[in-house]
Amino acid sequence: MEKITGNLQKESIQYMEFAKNVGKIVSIQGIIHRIREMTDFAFVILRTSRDVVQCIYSPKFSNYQLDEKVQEGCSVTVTGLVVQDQTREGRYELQIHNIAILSQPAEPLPLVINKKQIDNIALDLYLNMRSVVLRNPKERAVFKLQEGIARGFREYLLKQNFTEIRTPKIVFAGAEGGANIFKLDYFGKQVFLAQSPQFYKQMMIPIYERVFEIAPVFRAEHHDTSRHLNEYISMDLEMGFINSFYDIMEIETGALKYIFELLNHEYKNELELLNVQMPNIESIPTIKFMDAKDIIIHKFKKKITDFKDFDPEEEQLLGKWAKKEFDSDFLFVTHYPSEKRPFYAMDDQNNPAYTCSFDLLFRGIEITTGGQRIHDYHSQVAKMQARGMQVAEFESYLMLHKYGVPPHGGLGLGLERITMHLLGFKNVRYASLFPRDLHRVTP
Ligand code: AMO
Repeated sequence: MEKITGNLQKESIQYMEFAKNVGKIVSIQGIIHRIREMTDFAFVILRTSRDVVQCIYSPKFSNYQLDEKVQEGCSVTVTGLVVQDQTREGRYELQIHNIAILSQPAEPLPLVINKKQIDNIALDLYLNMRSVVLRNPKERAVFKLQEGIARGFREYLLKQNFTEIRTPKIVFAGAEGGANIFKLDYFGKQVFLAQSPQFYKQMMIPIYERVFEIAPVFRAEHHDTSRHLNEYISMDLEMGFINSFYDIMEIETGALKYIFELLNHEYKNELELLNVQMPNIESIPTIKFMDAKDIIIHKFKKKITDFKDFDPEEEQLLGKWAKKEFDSDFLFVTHYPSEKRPFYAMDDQNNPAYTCSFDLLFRGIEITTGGQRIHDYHSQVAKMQARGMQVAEFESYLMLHKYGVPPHGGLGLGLERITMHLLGFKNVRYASLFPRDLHRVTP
């Protein structure tokens, strides 16, 4: 009887192990990315999980004969001698002794993916071909970096004693208000897709004190914009025993510093491929909502009609201002008007028309909303009643307040939004692996 011990043994090695195997015969597995025939030899470029490895075929190296069965797109095991690359310092290559074909494509690829970058194609076609396009090393680097961002968020918060939670996405009520909620028939009963884990992360405060979640959330966005998706990944945190919502901004700044450091250390290759301009994040300036409006009016001479929120142009202007005044790619805007914030937001005691809340702008676009929540049961019920909400429907959420919760607050950071602005994309769809929008549910 065979027994499984949990030790996966692979005969093939990874490219990063080449350095310590110079002069040795090794095997490596990958997909043939490109074949370049020269007069008396050929480059067989192998795409592995994170590298592009140069293998060289020459009849001088062994008895192995390269034949036409070896094509681009074949999954192979290449065996050969590891040598230093003579033309590129610090790189290694493989002199081929054998290629074993593990799988062959049925058809050639419909797009050229083995050049430095994918030819400019319309967004729609690009997304239809997503799984093909991502075979290009520069394209796939986007989502490797996105892994780094989410990983940094998780690692930092675990170090700060946060507990990772997973909350339901089929829910009894919307947390964020507005019309952008998906309704669902649940065995004859109407339920919703979660717009955020808001209620649940708050409900965990008396239990774990500090919690976070990285998970999909759903917004039925009725407009086609370059920065809204119908399903996106929300990086949420919630934290108890805060002195004020400034504690939340401290945690977010710490998390962002950690994330960018992690990317600089462990995602160098991807940062280079994508030519990423890393942001400056020593400290982040803050400005109150109404003072920000003042700057827009007086410094940028813009006429303002809406004093409850910013339009995208106003956010852009604030981004420019923060860059010029503080050399900062980030800006916290605090004290948003109560009217525009959800019912769980705590109002500012000194001026109840405004909330103890903030947004974080990154290069002039909102990537985070956060703030302090109401913790007192009676104040929460009163605010809900004032907004005409059916308090009884929120009974399970209100147990939080009824049975006691410390002062707390938190935030939601859109993973695709931060990726988009870090990489300078004009459309958030480029920062979503398989985006869902008004017109798209495939692939
Ligand atoms: P909010 O609704 O502002 O706040 O969302 C938080 C962050 O999520 C991102 N985001 C989106 N990204 C892509 N497509 C969308 N349609 C979309 N909508 C929002 C943005 C935004 O800043 N519960 C609160 C957070 C909190 O206070 O803890 C909330 O969800 O980056």
